[in-house]
Amino acid sequence: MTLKLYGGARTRASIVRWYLEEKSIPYEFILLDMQAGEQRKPDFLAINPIGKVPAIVDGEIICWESGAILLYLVEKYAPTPLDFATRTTLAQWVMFANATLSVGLFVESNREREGDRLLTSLNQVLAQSPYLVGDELTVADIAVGSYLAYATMMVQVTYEKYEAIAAYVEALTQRPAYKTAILGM
Ligand SMILES: N[C@@H](CCC(=O)N[C@@H](CS)C(=O)NCC(=O)O)C(=O)O
Repeated sequence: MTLKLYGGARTRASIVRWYLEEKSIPYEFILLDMQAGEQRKPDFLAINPIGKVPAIVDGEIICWESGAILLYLVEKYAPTPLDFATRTTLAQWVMFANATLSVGLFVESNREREGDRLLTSLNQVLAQSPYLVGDELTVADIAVGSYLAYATMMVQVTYEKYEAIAAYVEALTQRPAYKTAILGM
């Protein structure tokens, strides 16, 4: 049975979609009419009782929260099982993206208080390596890269002061899977 991804237009479902596209994992995208409140209707609440997207149904597995979905997809579709250290590091970056970076960039008072500190630290990490974990793109980059890219589009954050971040975002946003999923191209 094909994996079903539930999302709305311009929602965090695009983050999950980016990974699915990167890995050529077959999926069916179920577009909810968020304006009409379809995410709060019983059919969808049976999938995610919190009433938010994204959510996936993959066979018997139901999963919601974009970060949890990304980590599920890595485990489920990895060609070879991940070792414990890699799983831990991927989870660390996905949690950082969802719980620290997104809040630090998108909540104005937080951005003023600690945006520069977060970006300076991240810039130092990315100056050492083009990817956050290992030597190829992982869910860590999908999670962190999505928020970095969204911040330029939604809250006019710029990365002129952060050369490595600027290069990282530029490289990620050129990827065909990013364009399909995030830009809808
Ligand atoms: N932390 C959650 C956030 C989910 C979330 O806030 N989703 C928004 C769309 S991006 C939503 O469903 N909003 C509709 C609503 O709250 O009714 C995740 O990363 O999945």
